[in-house]
Amino acid sequence: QPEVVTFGESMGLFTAQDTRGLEYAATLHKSFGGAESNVAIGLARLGQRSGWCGWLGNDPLGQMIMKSIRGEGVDVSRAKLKEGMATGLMIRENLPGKSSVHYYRKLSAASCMTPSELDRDYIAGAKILHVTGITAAISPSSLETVQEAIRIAKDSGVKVSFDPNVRLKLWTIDEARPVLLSLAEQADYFLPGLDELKLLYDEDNTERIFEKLSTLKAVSIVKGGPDLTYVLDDGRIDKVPYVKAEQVLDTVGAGDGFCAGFLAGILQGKTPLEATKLGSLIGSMVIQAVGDWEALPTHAEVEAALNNIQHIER
Ligand code: KDG
Repeated sequence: QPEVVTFGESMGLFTAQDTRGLEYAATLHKSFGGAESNVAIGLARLGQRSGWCGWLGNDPLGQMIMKSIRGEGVDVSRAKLKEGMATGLMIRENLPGKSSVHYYRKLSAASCMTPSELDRDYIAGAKILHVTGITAAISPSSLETVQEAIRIAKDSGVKVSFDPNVRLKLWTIDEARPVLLSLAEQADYFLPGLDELKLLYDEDNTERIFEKLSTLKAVSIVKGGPDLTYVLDDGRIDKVPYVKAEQVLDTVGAGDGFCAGFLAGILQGKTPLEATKLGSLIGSMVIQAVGDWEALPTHAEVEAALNNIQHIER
């Protein structure tokens, strides 16, 4: 039985290998992405039991994704390869100094998720349910699935972790705002970025944002002050400085790595402040390599980083 259960859309991820833009790029690198499976993989690498129960199409991409997530030690016993449905796709193009993502996920298998297919006992047996605003955005039925999963978790005393993951290519901020704020109200751990809070509260002033945040019952972990993370817990605001990365190659996936580290810390009995330090370290490790989840560290790698041990392979 997993300690953390999560679900959402995982997609094929093709990345253009040169900076001519997708229209002219000749070679694409194949992998997969998905915020929730990234978190599940991050947790498994850290030695925590995680379960991902999303839907994929029963097609080559879906099979590749399912095998890869399973291969990372994540429990996928409740995930589904849906016959006759397609796995979503995301293509990343690189132009000089800028990269952007194109989604091909309308009517994908994941966006057809329905609450009735959730395994109640599976969620009820976990310690934490982790959900994101991406699943809320992809279709009305997947939003209902998120809401039902939260209901099950609350009825069973399972803590709810929520990362809003605002994706304005999926919906407008006016559509997103009421939905994401209502999910945040139900969370025990709320993990937004400061830029996301500015959008959600339509407010630029950090102090006023924190006043609004303090009305939530959640412990809020706000990533992305200039170079620090804020922890708002029971009226206190603590600041955790970023762990400096030696090089920054790809920032996508840093938030998911942060989340995995934070949740692993909570499962290990750390305080939210201590768990945030672990999240911050993992976020900084993820951005030092290309890929949404590939650079997520193992428990041993984290220990080595904490002890500052230089490994020489020979
Ligand atoms: O958090 C990283 C994600 O952005 C990526 O893996 C894909 O879930 C994804 C999305 O919808 O953008």
